[in-house]
Amino acid sequence: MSTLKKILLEKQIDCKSIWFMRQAGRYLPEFRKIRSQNKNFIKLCFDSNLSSEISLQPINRFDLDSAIIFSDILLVPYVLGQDVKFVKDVGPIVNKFELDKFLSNDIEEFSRKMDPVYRAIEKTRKKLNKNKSLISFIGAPWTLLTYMLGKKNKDGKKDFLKDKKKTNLIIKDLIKYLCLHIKNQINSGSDVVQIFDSWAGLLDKNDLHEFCFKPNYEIVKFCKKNKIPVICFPRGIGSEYLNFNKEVQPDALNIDYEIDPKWARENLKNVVLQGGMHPQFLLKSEEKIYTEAKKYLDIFKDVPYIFNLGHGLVPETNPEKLKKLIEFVRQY
Ligand code: 1CP
Repeated sequence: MSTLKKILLEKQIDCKSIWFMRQAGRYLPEFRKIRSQNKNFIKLCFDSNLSSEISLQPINRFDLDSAIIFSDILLVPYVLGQDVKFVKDVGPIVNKFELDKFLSNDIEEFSRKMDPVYRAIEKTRKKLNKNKSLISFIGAPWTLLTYMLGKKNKDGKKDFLKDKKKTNLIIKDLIKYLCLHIKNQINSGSDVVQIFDSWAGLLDKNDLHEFCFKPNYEIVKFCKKNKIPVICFPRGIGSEYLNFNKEVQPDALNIDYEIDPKWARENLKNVVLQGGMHPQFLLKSEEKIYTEAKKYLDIFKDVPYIFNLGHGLVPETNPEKLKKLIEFVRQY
């Protein structure tokens, strides 16, 4: 069993497990080389050979316990009929949402169009040591909506919260495809799933239950029914992590860098914790990186804990510093 699963399923505290969000990405020169030859990001994600190669890049370089498949949360809206473009220095741009078109999708077509992602998982699993996990992921419905409906800011989101009936109709359908996507990824060889609710922090407290907790709960329930270990990441919700944990009950929670790790250690019970350290620390001196890592390792020393960050690695990260951080965590 992988160390990640030993911690997630058996709640082991005497083994270490390390992986990083965005470990397959722009801070690696070998990724930038492939990216510069593949200007169309969506096409790159659907190239099974390259996607598998990119997923293994951090594994070949560092002493990590898990690979995460190179893909993107926005492949789901893309396959469901919305064109997605990744514009340099701007980010993702998603075509106008059309409800009728969205509702006319079907599950067989979805699986067929997503097939290159599943082939990439198969290829990666074959090349990955048996003691390592292969993590697959999805974006939570709310976070996908912020891109699909094109309102990724505090004010904009109010527009689509005006018609909650319509929003819930879309969420219900999205959950169906997201569960299918999870199942397909697991059947192809991935053994752990992470749900990214990166924009949960945009929701007001009153809307958190309906648009964050509830959809995450539905998906976690599906994972549990199918014995799939699941990690949730409701970024930016502050002390609401407490209610998230009570309502959703995932196997693990990734805390973001705004969460005080001591508070998390005392308040987030019956759940494995992951991450927390601010990715910007990796841009500082080695001393500062180690001091911060030590803080997390000390606080979580007698509970099951997975070493990771409070959000993804930033493109400016020096891979040599990441290597040293991993060595530090291993030896500590
Ligand atoms: O320009 C480039 O070269 C592309 C950069 C890039 C990469 C490497 C994007 C564009 N996506 C990815 C891969 C990716 N995306 C992974 C791969 C595996 C790994 O972690 O190593 C994962 C897990 C994601 C997930 C993802 N995509 C999230 C959730 C996690 C998070 O960072 O909060 C989100 C919000 C996206 C959308 C997305 N994809 C890419 C960009 C620039 C964005 C937008 C982020 C934003 O709006 O701030």
